[in-house]
Amino acid sequence: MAKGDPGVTSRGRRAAPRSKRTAAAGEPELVQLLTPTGERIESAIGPDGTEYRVDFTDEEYRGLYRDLVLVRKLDAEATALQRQGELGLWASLLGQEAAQVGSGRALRTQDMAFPTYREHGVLYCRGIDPIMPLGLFRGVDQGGWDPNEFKFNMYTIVIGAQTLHATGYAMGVAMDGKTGTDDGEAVIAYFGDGATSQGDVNEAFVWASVFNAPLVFFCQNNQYAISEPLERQTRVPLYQRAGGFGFPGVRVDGNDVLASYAVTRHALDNARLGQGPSLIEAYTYRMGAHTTSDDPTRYRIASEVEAWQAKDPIARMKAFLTNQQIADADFFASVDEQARTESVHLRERVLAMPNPEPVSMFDHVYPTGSPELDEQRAQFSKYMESFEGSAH
Ligand SMILES: Cc1ncc(C[n+]2csc(CCOP(=O)(O)OP(=O)(O)O)c2C)c(N)n1
Ligand SMILES: [Mg+2]
Repeated sequence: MAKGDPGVTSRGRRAAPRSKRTAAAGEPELVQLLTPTGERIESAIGPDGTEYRVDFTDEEYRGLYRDLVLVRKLDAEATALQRQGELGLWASLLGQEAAQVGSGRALRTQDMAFPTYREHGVLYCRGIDPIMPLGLFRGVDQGGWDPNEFKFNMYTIVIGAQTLHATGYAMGVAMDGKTGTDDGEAVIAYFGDGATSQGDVNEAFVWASVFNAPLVFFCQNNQYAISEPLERQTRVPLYQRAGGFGFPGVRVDGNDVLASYAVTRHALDNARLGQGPSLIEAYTYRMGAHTTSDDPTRYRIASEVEAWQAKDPIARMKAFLTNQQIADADFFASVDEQARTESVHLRERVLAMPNPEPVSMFDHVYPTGSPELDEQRAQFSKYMESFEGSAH
């Protein structure tokens, strides 16, 4: 889907949006274009003076809403499948849809993304079949998508490791001469607030900075690293760390899909033009558990979750579309119906996934095999054959 570029003046044919401002009330230096009640802000100024704005067609606004609803519904289905024993584990994106859809839709086809294990919304925006991560978490395959075809790397569970992979990749993009023009390439690395305490992430910041890598560091600050709250990671707002490494940082309202799109598109375009890395801190909240193995009621209070419910990314988009008469009840019903149909389809396909042959675990260890591996495979096959004909 083609999206309008930030920097284009709003058409202003409906109720005039509020004019620009530097920060949302009570949230210092937070770039916001859509308030929690669905009020549109015409433009917002970032900490370095950059003015952010978007101008989407009605169709594009509706498309963003559809993306948000679909990724939430598919995620809820995956959580339900785990609770019913059909997946080993699931890391829900609940609450982080706008940060992921906004940044995911800001990517151009040629841009490369390096995800964590929670970027199901970005995966969706890259055009990857949402069944893919479910195979991984069901334990029947390694993830399955081709990172080069979709320009979306494999999920990475080692916290922060993908920021170094992304830095190396981005340095390669620059060395190949693929930056410096409007249609140059850029790279985006996703990570969490907790990951900012990892050595890998800080090393990635240094390398990206001194080699001027075309890389956007996209931190979804969802306020927790499992049970550890943000105040155990930092004494300064995370985006301000960028200054110490020598590149710009900005904090965006991660529950605002429009602002998330605008800041990411701007940062990617700077990177592709050869202006080096930047850090985006998408200020958001993990509404669910860290994973299905976690019980968040043990470390956070209900009132905190309720306060964030009032900032829900989908509710504010729905309020905006309704108030501006961009969408009507029929549209919302059709989106809900599509989400329901796609999630039923997802469930059916998960349940139909074949179990892999045990010996296939040797298949993808090395691209061309090895004598040791061949021997192990032979031993394992013999061992499996010893069960043939028995009741076990
Ligand atoms: C190197 C490493 N250390 C520890 C872990 C265990 N671990 C898994 S998720 C997680 C917290 C990550 O928090 P954050 O970076 O904020 O991302 P979020 O899960 O909140 O999206 C930890 C410590 C790991 N996977 N890798
Ligand atoms: Mg976190």
